[in-house]
Amino acid sequence: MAEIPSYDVIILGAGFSGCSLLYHLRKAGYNVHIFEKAPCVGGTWYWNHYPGARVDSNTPMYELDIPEVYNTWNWSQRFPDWQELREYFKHADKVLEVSKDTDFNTTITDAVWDEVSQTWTVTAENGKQARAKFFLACVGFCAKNFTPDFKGLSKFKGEVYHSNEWPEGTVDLSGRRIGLIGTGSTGVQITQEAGPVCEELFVFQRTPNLCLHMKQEHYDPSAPIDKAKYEEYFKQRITSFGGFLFDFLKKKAIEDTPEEREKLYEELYAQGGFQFWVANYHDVLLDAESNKFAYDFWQRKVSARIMDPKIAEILAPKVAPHPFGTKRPSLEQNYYEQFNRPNVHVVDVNAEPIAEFTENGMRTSAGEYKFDLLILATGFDALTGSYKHMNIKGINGVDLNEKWAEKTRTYLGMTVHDFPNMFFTYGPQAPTAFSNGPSCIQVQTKFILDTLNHMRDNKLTSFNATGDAEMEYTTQIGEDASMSLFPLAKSWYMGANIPGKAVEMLNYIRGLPAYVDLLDTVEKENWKGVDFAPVAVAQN
Ligand code: NA7
Repeated sequence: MAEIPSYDVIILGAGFSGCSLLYHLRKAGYNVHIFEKAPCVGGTWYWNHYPGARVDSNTPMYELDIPEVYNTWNWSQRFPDWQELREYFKHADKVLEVSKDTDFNTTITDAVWDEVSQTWTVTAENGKQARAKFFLACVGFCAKNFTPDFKGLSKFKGEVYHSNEWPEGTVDLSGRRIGLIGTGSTGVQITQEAGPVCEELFVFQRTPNLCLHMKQEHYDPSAPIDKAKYEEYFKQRITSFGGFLFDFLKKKAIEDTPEEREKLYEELYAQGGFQFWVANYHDVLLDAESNKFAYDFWQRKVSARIMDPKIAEILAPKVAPHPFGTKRPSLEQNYYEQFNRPNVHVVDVNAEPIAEFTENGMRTSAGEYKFDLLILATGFDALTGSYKHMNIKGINGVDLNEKWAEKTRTYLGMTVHDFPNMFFTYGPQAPTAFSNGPSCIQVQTKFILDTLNHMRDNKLTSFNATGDAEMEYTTQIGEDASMSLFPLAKSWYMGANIPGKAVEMLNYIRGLPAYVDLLDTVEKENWKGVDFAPVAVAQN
C-alpha cells in the first residue's frame, strides 16, 4: 500500500461540529485532520449566503462553548446574518487555528473501513487519500440541495439559483421580476429582502409557514458583557428541550383557563424567537387540543397583519394546514407585511398547480407568471441526504446509503452497526432538528471524546454498535414519533419532503436533556450497546 497521511482522527466538515471536535480532541492529545469541501471554515454559513440568510437561533446560545472563542467575540445581533456568522467563523479559525489542520476545497467521496488494519481510508474527488483510526462525519444536516423535477425548467431563459448555491457577490434583487418557489425559512427570508426592492415578486407557496416573530435586537459590540456567566449558560442550555435558556412549561394547556392561556401566549409571542414553540405548554406537540389552542392564537395574530382577507387565508388559514410546530416554524421580521405591497403576490400552488416552466416564467393551471429571476428555495434532502454523495463502506463493504435506503438505522443518532470507529454529528436520529445546533454538538462532542478516551485508556482498537442496540434505539425513535403530532405534517423532519424517500421520524424528539441522560447512562453502563472486541474478519 502506498504511503498516505495517517491520523488518529479524520473529520469531514469545518462547521460547528468540526471546530468543536478538532478543539477538544487536539487538547486531549489526538492527531486530528479535517477535510472540508468549502474554501474556508464555516459549514452551513459558507454555503448559505442568499439575500437575508440569517440564523433562527439566538445568540449568545448559538455559539461554540469554547472559552478562547467566546471570550474574544461579541455579537452585534440577537439573530446574526450570514455576514456576521462568516466573521464569527473567521474569528474561530484565527483563535483555534482550524486551518492549520484542514485541507480546504477537498470533497471526500469515499470512506472505507479496512478490517485488517482497523482503519478508515478516505479518498477525495481530487484523488487525495488519508487514513485514520476514527472517522467523524460532521457534514451538517442540510448539505444536499433539493430541486424538484419541474417540467420544462431548462426552457426558462432567465437566471436560476437554488438558495444554497447562491453565487458569491451580490445578485441585485432591485427592480427584478422574481419567481420564488418555497416558503420554508429560506423563502421567508428572501421574500423580506426582495419585497421592498423588486419590481414584482411571485411567491409560490405549497404549505404556509407558521412563522413566529423574530424580535431582532441589535447590540452595541463595545458594551461590556459579563462573560464569566457564559460557562454557566452553556451548562444550562443542555438542560432545556431545545438547547436554549428557555424550556417547555411543566403543565398541559388544558390545566389553564382560556384567559390564562391567552396571557401566556401573548407573553411568549412577545418574547419573539422560538419561545412560542418550545417554551409553550409541554403537550403542544403531543396533544391535538393543546396544539389547536396555540394555532388559533397564532392565526389571529398573523391574519390581523394582512390587509386582504383572501391573502390572509392563504398565508394563515383558519384551519391549520398541519399541527403548529410539527413543521419548522421560521422566524420573520416583516414577512406578512410584504404581502400588503402591490408588487408582492402569493400564489397558492395547491389551488393552481405548477404545470410547467416557459421561456419567460412559469405556467400554473390558472395562467402564466412572467419573471426573469427564479429562486429555488425548495430545501434539502435533510439529515440522511447529507451522506448520499459519499460511498461510506463498513464491515464486508456494507454501504451506508444502501443500509439506509429503506429505513434509517443508528445507535444514539451517532453510530451505525458495522461501521466501526465512525461517528456522525448533528445528523439523523439525534435531537438535530429540535435543538439549537451548538448545544447538540456540545453534547455529542463530549460523548465522542469520552468514547475515544475510554478506548485509549483501555487499549481498545475498535468499537461497533451492536445490531440489537441499533434496532432498539431506532424502534424507539419511531414509537416516540407515533405518540406525537409530528407524523401529521409532511415535513423534512420525517423525510416527507423528498419524493420517494422513506417517511419516518428522522429526529430524536425527547429533547436534549433526555438525550444527555441517555448518553450518560450508556457511558456509566460501560458503553452499553457497543462491542469493543476486535471485529471478526469476514469468513466468506
Ligand atoms: P424547507 O424548509 O425544506 O422549505 C422548502 C420549501 O420548498 C417548502 O416551502 C416546500 O413546500 C417548498 N417546495 C418543495 N418542493 C416543492 C414543489 N415541488 N412545489 C412547490 N413547493 C415546493 O427548506 P429551507 O431552505 O427553507 O430551510 C431548510 C432549513 O434550513 C430550515 O428548516 C432551517 O433548519 C434551516 P412544502 O412545505 O414541502 O409544501
